[in-house]
Amino acid sequence: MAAFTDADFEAFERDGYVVARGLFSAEEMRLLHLVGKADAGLLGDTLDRHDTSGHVTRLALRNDLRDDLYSAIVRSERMVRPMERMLGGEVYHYHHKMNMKEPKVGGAWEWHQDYGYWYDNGCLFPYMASAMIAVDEATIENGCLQVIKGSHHMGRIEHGVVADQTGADMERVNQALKQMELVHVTMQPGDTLFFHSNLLHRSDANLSDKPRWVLICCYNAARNDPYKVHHHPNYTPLEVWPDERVLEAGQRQAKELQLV
Ligand SMILES: O=C(O)CCC(=O)C(=O)O
Repeated sequence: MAAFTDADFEAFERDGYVVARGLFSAEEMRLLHLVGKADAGLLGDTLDRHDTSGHVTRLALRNDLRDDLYSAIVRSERMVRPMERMLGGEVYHYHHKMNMKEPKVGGAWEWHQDYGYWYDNGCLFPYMASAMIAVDEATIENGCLQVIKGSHHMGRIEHGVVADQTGADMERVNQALKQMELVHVTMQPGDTLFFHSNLLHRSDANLSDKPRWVLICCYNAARNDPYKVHHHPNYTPLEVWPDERVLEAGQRQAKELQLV
């Protein structure tokens, strides 16, 4: 993948997101696929979230880092260095999760901003962002992410409970949709969407016959240490690993799980 350019960082500022095409190689994604599908439990407890139509999205979330492939990805320079620039300084790992939208049953995500949730965790500023890595190809048919381009400039809007999820105030979302562009972010495996915590986003249920798994790595600025203890970590220095460790960790783990 080509290095991030100034234009990419400008796009993040202007649009609230930027897609790094091919940030992870086909081989790295093949290993993530193998490891994740063989043992998603590595990511910790799996939770089911229902959408308004009763479809289920499974997610497996972890707040800590270990000596595994997921952690090598979170710690990799190719993820951390752009995040530092986007968030204006040192960042730390807030959590990471695999969202597993299975064929036919994988549920929708309602319109929300991540800072709509994280605000309540004692995070004073929206100096937070996520990087969503496509493990499978993400298409319109299998429920790729949709974003409202530039909506992060609105700041945080009200959120309330929608089915098992927390959703944004639809009066504002509908106005936003009249003024800003709705973009379906389709991705190939390895493509990575970096997006601001105030960017409005959602996704459709997966009614196709192909899975749509994504690994989402979330970061907070070190200077935005939550003022209270909550279910995601407070500031902890993030050890950054060279990019090569991703492939090494994937190969080692696939071997340990006897997948290769
Ligand atoms: O997986 C998706 O499509 C959306 C996930 C999301 O918005 C979230 O985890 O906050």
